[in-house]
Amino acid sequence: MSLVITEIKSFTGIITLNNPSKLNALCKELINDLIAALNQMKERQLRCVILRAPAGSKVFSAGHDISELPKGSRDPLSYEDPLRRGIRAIQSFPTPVIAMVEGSVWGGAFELVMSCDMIYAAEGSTFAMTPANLGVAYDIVGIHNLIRDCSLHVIKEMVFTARSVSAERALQTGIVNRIAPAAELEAVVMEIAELISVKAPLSITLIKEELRVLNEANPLTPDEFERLQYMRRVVYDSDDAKEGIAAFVEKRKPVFNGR
Ligand code: YXS
Repeated sequence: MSLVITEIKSFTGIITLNNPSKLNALCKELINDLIAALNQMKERQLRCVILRAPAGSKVFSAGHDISELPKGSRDPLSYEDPLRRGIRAIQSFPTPVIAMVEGSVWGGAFELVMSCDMIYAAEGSTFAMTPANLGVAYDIVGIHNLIRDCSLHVIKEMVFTARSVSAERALQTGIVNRIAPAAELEAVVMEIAELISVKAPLSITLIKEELRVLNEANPLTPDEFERLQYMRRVVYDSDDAKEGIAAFVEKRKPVFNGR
């Protein structure tokens, strides 16, 4: 059984994350099903895709499946890892992908919704960026996906404290486009999708890709890239990386010693 539910309404595709027992944690299987659903919708030349969780969800997605994180000594988010593949599939989808958020969004799922073209959130939803909770060596591309769409100070507060921000705060800081009462959110998002679906799709596809390429343009020298990769290796080889995951599994607070 697929871990996503797909639906098509006119020119709009709807992908619902559907792994409630794991709080829609982004395991390899769910990411593969998400990519397959996006590929089907690309073939159908749909003009807009909505990514959502089931109505009434308390957790939109609990983020990367922690049980699938390497237990140290391996890059946890390298190019072909599931989260990276899923995010590239959204960013390269030819028409707008809209995140319709209800519930709490955690870690890699925060990057996933930030990689969507727009975010509409229900009142009461929250967003958290959690590598510092687990000692994760988040990757350069992932961080770059976060810093382009809202203030650096806000992203630094989210990463350094790992504390959730409210939908209202996310609206104020440009993380989300709009918030609405949960009961009205679907109508708000469907109206946006319907507006997009009658516009010129070729222009939209071109400008979405122009914006992606321009937004990702960043003069990072090879030396700088290698230096950051070395710093990441120190983190993912660290005792702290192992301690973060062990503490989560053992349901206790982690004790990080900085080595
Ligand atoms: O004890 P059981 O077996 O029932 O399992 C529990 C949790 O262990 C499990 N679960 C997860 N399993 C794998 N990966 C996850 N991300 C994950 N989150 C939860 O689901 C079962 C029910 O969880 P429980 O009892 O805690 O539910 P709750 O309603 O009390 O609390 C819901 C949450 C989401 C607030 C809580 O589960 C939670 O804080 N989850 C972890 C959220 C998080 O830190 N996600 C980041 C994952 S790592 C990631 O995305 C990036 C790599 S990074 O860390 O760099 O940002």
